[in-house]
Amino acid sequence: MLMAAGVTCAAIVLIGACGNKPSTDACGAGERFEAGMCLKDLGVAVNGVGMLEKRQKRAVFMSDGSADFQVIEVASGQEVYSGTAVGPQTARDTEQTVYLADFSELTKPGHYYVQTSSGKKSAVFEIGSKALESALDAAMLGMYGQRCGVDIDYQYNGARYAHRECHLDEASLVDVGEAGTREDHGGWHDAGDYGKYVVNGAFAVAFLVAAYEHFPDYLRNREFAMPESGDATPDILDEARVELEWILKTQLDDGSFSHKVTARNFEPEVMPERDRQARFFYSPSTAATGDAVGALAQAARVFQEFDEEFAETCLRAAQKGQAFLDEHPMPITSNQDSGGTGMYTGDEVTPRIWALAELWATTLEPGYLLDLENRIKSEAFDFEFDWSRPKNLGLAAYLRTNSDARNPEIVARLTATLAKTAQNLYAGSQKDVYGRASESYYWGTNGIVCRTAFNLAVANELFGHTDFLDAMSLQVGHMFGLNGFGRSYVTQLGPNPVISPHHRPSQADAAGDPWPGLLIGGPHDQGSEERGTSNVVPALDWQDKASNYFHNEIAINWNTALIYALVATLATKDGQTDSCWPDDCYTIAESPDGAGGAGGGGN
Ligand SMILES: [Ca+2]
Ligand SMILES: [Ca+2]
Ligand SMILES: [Zn+2]
Repeated sequence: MLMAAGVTCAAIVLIGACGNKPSTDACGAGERFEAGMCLKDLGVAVNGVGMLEKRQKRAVFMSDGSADFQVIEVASGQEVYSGTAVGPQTARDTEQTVYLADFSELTKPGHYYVQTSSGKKSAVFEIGSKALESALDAAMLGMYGQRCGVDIDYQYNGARYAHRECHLDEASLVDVGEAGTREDHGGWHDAGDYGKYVVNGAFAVAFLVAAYEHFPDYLRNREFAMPESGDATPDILDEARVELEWILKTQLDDGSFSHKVTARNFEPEVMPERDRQARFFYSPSTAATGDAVGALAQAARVFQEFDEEFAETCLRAAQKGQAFLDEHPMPITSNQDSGGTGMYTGDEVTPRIWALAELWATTLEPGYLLDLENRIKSEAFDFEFDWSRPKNLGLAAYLRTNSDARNPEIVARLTATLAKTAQNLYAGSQKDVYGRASESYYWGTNGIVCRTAFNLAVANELFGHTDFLDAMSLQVGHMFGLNGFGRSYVTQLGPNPVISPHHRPSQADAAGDPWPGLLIGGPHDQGSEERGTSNVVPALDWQDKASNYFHNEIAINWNTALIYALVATLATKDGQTDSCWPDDCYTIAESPDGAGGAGGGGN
């Protein structure tokens, strides 16, 4: 998250003529004129990591006429499936003219590629029940590499990835009105930079804890590459605890949480141990406090089984934070004037909903429920959601806690809006050849796309429908190459993966490939004017360039959303095809004040 993006004309990789609309003639060899620019031919876009046997399977390609395609088994070289792709058609977001090949009927486990009658071949992918396991391993390794304050040293694909203990100097308390300093060892570096932010940290860690809570059978004995592997605690919770322990250190004496612990400005492109800038506990905010309470109260519930003392510590901190929120009903924002690191000033209302929902789900105390239900009686699930608006986490905790104490009208209303939201997400995944449920494009929307799996998984838990599982699987596939570039947005995974993320360790270290398992933010047209790419549709506005933090930064909340989506896809192999569509089973009641309604709204 550097402040200035010095993008030169020559650096624009996707268009033939910088800033001006190129003519068809101006396209280079192997390029096509699409959507007002010269594009490298898509090849055959496919989820180049893998698909589970029962899920929808797609490939997308450009063609001068023939729509025929075959699926070839790598081991035998034999054609195992052939079909006719649907096209030509215009892709919903990229506006490319493409053909959509569906080979969902192929369910035999193995390694395959798709080829077209004009001789184009896709990347090799796996079909099988474990086809995404290695991707989950890598995405978890991505989180491990974000750990602050400890030595990191591991090998991946023959290269070494390492940084030394970092950010051990205590941080100043001057912004919170106290003398001296305090230690804040641990946690995760937030993104491409080395800051640590409570709003995003709490939001990010919630998806690891939720993954465990929603899919304990799958994750209980699932090990990942980390020092805590082999102990009695599930590894995904060990990784979560790294961040939770740091969040606990940001709580102030009055119960509030510091908004962030960062330097005054972003770091130079150095390894973290070489960043010795003075760091500061920034003044607290009610948004950070609400989010911290949500994450800690959730953790108190899930860690109870593995470490009662830690669970109790999390709960006490959450309750103390909630007491602060109760005493301060009006928004308090952090004073961030004296610095240029990430702001993370989000919505004020929904962190309080998340906090109360998790506290109630953990304690079942009527006071929390009364306050919560007063706040959510007109609420609906958001179609998609981001760090600034964690409401869906709270609504899911409320719906998943089976208690007669709940107001049945609110339960019915939220259940119906969740059904509608999931239904709309599925519809979006079918409308786009690349399976992308969301039509939003802004900074970090790859994270939002993955995060739609949260809505779909909770809906599937309540309604059980194959369509929701297919939609989840397609969101994952979109990250691994089923997109308008035919490339993977995750480092070292899938076809032609992103090579130059905005990620300081990758930029500063000696390894040629970036650190593995990191999801980048993806295409959108924010800041496109300064890059001279304003004539590109947002879905194709992406630069694989380290200095372009708008497109190519990595972030913990995007990676944990990817992890949640992978876990949900791997853990939920069967749907109920005979289940009625939620629309037929539930009707959406009008909210008392006429507001609300589910779906399509986004944020
Ligand atoms: Ca463990
Ligand atoms: Ca490097
Ligand atoms: Zn660090």
